[in-house]
Amino acid sequence: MRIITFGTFDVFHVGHVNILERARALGGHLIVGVSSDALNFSKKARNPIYSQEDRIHILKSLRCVDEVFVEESLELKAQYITEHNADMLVMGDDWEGKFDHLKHLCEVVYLPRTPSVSTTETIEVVKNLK
Ligand code: C2G
Repeated sequence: MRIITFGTFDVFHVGHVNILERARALGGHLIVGVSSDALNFSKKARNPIYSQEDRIHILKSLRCVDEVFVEESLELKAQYITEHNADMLVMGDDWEGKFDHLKHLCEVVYLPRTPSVSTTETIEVVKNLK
């Protein structure tokens, strides 16, 4: 079964590994759509800390990731799912319900987020280090 997931994966952390490993365990072949720098800027009004190239490089190096592509627009999920022949879309439960309109194309599963870790929080902690 082919699983697809999407994200920025900036300042890569254990919450990211956890969701990717759990997603792959559901199907055996994991495809990751990584937000382009431009998409990230439009979503979060700031550039990611790690460049698109570095975020792709990190994801490609992981044992649990089989394919990586650049997500250029949030509106193209249906196209990406079809192009990659995905059987299941997996996202963290901060996105609960947000992708239910894609259920006619593939299964849609939301997995619990890893508590107490996030890119934003890590950036804040590092900023405030004395
Ligand atoms: N995640 C998690 N636990 C955390 C942090 C993140 O399970 N503590 C999951 C998120 O739920 C998401 C994935 O890791 O499924 C990637 O997280 P982000 O890089 O923050 O992704 P985001 O910017 O939310 O982009 O179209 C969807 C978006 O592209 C998702």
